[in-house]
Amino acid sequence: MIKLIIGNRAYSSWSMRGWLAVRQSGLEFEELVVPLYDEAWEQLREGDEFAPSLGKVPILWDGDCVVWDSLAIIEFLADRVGRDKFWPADDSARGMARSMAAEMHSSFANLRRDLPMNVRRNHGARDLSKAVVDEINRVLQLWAQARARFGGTGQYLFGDWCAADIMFAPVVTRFVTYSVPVPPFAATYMEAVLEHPAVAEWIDKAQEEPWVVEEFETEPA
Ligand SMILES: N[C@@H](CCC(=O)N[C@@H](CS)C(=O)NCC(=O)O)C(=O)O
Repeated sequence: MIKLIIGNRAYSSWSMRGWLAVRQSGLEFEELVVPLYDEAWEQLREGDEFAPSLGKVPILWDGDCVVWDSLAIIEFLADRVGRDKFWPADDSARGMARSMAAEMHSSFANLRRDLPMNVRRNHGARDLSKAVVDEINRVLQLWAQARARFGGTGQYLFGDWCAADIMFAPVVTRFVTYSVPVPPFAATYMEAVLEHPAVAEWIDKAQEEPWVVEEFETEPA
């Protein structure tokens, strides 16, 4: 059976993506939650299961096969269960969905640093640097284009739930946590993402976690 190693649900955005991907695959899996930065984390990072990823989560094990990195996990699972579960069928839509997922994966460093994920908190609105505002606007531009071109009558970026939504789900939770003002179309999309059963389950389970990492709890300046 597949095994997925993830960090705390409250804070680990890349783990959330990996976990949503495994849920989307429909495959049976067991999960191991390793609380970030505590003793168990340090010990496990020295173990063989963590070695291929240089100690980062998520990590997926399928027998002897190891896949680390959220986007690689999505592609590995798409190969296993069929591309259509993860990506739009239409070539143009799929090209855009893949580009958006890749851009999420490689970019938005300011947003990720200044607005760390914490699905248990709801901070008020605050001053954001120009770099963060620019990245938020880029996210909104991408969402608007995907919805306008390919959203159709569906609720998500490309109509049906796909890997692009999985990659942006932790951005949705950040926008909520930091009360980022968004236009109505984005608010509607965000609501749909938060109501997706797998996203809702992730957030629900995060509320029950006992671990607290102070650096993710303090409100950003
Ligand atoms: N690009 C990787 C990023 C993985 C990553 O940075 N994960 C964080 C948790 S969200 C981590 O393991 N941080 C621990 C560390 O950097 O020591 C992915 O997509 O999976």
